[in-house]
Amino acid sequence: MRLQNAAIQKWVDEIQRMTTPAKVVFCDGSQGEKDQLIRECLATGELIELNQSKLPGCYLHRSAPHDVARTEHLTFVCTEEKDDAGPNNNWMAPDEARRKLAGLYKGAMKGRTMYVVPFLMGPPASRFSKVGVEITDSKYVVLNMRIMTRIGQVALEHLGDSDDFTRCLHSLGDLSPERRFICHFPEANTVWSVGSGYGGNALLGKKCLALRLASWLGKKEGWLAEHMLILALRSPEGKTHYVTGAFPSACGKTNLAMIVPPASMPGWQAWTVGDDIAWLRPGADGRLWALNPESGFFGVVPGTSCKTNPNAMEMIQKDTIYTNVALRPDGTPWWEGHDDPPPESALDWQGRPWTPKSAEKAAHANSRFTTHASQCPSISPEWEKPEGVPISAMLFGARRQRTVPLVFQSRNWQHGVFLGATLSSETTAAATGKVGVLRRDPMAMLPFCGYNMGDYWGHWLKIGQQLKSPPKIFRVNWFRTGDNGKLLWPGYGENLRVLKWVLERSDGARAGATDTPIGDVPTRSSLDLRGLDLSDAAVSQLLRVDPDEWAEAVESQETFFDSFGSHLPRAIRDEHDQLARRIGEAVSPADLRGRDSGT
Ligand code: OXD
Ligand code: MN
Repeated sequence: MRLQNAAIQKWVDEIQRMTTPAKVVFCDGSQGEKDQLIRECLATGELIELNQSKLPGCYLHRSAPHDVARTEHLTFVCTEEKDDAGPNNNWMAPDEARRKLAGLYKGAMKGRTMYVVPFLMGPPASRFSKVGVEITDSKYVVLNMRIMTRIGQVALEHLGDSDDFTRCLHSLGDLSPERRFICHFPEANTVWSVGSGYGGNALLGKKCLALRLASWLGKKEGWLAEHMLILALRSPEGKTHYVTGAFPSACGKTNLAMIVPPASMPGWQAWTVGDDIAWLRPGADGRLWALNPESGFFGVVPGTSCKTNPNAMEMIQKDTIYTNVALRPDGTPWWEGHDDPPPESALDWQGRPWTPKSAEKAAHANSRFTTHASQCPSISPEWEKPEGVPISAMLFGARRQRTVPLVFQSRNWQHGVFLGATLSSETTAAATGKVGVLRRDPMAMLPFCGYNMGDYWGHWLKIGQQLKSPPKIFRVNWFRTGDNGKLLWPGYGENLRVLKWVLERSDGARAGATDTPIGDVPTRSSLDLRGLDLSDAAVSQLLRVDPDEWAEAVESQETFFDSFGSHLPRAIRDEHDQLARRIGEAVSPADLRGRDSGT
């Protein structure tokens, strides 16, 4: 295949002059091209063949040891005006960023092959899909892109003669964090990434295009790009509902997206539409419609097992790229939380000998699988519907040991936006930095919102005004712990019990709730807990709203909101004031002294 699009060719020539590769390959997405890339990767060691009789088409990639997660401190939004990027983003002036990165790209592909990968985010037949072209010198990136996006001819056909595509430039550089930058230029619809081969930094269709640049485009064009799973649920009465859920990275989005109804809830069915990103648009019918722009799953491996996610376990038995897992002597992968017990001996994620006595983990905590969506046993027959699916309920969830009940419902859309805006979570291994620290993560989009978050909340409020039947909005927390530090809620398939309450609330408030200062919390009897071994005390703790803990939370919200200055919408400030008042009425003034934690 030769590229026909003149704008792509012009850009490729320009990048070729700057990076001086030995060779340029235009990717067509064919099987032959994939086979060739795999052969080359096996020869260079970029891939290691796994046991092909047990795991056909599966390979292991070991990354550079310091290149294992997104590096948020090296990620920039480069708008002309600093204020447009907001306090939620690192900012660099576009000219400075281009100058700095051009220095790093200069001759960076010398002796290497430059791959040109046209890709489509969204189904081929959808008018909402977007085209990008990624130029990269990483074969691993090409192989992952062909799983996570639709590459080659299909993207070129969608683009036609247009020059309206996202220019995504990626080079591994020398992989040094000292010379690593992931720069977004929303005004030029361009991403420049150098110095990392890690998924979120290097597969530029995912976080860079489908979230950061798409959120910017969504603001301009009247839609939302969100860090959300999309799930279809059918009740025993035969009613199908679609739910989205925003959770920070590595908080169980993939598991929830592939939920298997527990045996004690007969008649329920669940299908996966997407596990990480949702593009949401108001439809002509006044509902909000969601589309998954990706075509694969880039999931966290540790903790994945037949108990936690049987659908994922089944889909990763073939045609899967494993990154940074451990390798057993029989050529199969292993990781912490695998169904099999720890092997007597293995090679760890860096290829070093490992035994159960080793001090370090065998697999990296952020090791990943990349698998095509069509391999997922629970994939929805509607996952590629051009117009998406209509959403009944939206969840905002995070990892919180204290304060936040298992589930509660917002009073209305505006209050729901406020619940999203006040989301905070204990940090995970998906980004570099300390794990387990509480950080604010509004809408689970803190690392992914491509513009000023104050304006982003304003945009959410505007979208709500266009919806005659907006989805109901809920806050969930699977991670509350008891006094012994153990999780109170069993999670995984049992989360369907919470979803059942959510759907009954969305469908005419059929389930019972108590009106509390933070929102509507389920009554004990309104939750279907049949067949679950949960003490009364645990249920009370799960549903408890402690005004003292919430008073602490409200105080820290104030400081956070203040950082957005005049960009903070009045409605969000009003919601904050009202919550503070309701909480204030529930606690004594003496309790309000000296507090500093987040919601
Ligand atoms: C991801 C992430 O890879 O959120 O999806 O880090
Ligand atoms: Mn994610």
